[in-house]
Amino acid sequence: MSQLEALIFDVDGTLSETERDGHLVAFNLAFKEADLDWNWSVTLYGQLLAVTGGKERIRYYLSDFYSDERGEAFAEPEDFAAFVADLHAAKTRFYTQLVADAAVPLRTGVVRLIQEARDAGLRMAIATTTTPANVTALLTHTLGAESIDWFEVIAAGDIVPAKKPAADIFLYAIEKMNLKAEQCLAFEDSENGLLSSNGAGLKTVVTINDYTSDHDFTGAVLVLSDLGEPDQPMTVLQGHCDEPYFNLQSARKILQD
Ligand code: XBP
Ligand code: MG
Repeated sequence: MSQLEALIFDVDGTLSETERDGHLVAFNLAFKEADLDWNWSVTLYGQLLAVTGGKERIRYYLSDFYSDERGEAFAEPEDFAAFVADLHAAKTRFYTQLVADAAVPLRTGVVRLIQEARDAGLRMAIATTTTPANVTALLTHTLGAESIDWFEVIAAGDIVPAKKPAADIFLYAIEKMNLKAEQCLAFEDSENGLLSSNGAGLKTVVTINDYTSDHDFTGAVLVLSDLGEPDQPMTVLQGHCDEPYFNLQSARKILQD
């Protein structure tokens, strides 16, 4: 049994539905700008999400999907790493612009829970696979520029060598906060994310979305439709929660069990 000291949030799919409405749109805009005739559908993107990280996802598409679609392998340019990096940089540019245009709102209950945590003086961190610029853009354009400082650690992207499902990014965040896993609660939306947080020894609350509703969430303490609001109760899909919406009382109880 431990006292709750910190909340650690995943970003994509957890704070916001960024994958379909943000990342996918940005990837396709980057492909178009580079004169590539690739256009990822919502369904194909669901399959590509098996691999985390945008650069890794482009490589995965080319190695595992491209030739099935076209009947021939992709002719890799000489400097393939630079090709992928340039494409990904363009995608980041489009993504941050989309977020700045307010096309990607936060999920139900997220603002309320973050505000509750701030009022209670609880520490907060972010552990995500996405590029740091994307996190900054999302926080700035949904919660305001000052919200960056609400998170003691923003662990993101290539800061660790192995992305989720490896535990590295959560371990990094915990270590930087000088806390133990049993003092923190993680929030995730996907199986890869849960494997990562559980791998770091963190109890984890999962809020599902369209892309992750059929994932295996065996290691989660709680699986919810979303975090809910007082006038918009959440649905509990796995585990038990007394409150109609997820709040700090629910979070503290999880760590005491
Ligand atoms: C998020 C991701 C990211 C984004 C793309 O995973 O998989 O790769 O889709 O981000 P998680 P970049 O929510 O588990 O952290 O293109 O910036 O890499
Ligand atoms: Mg996620």
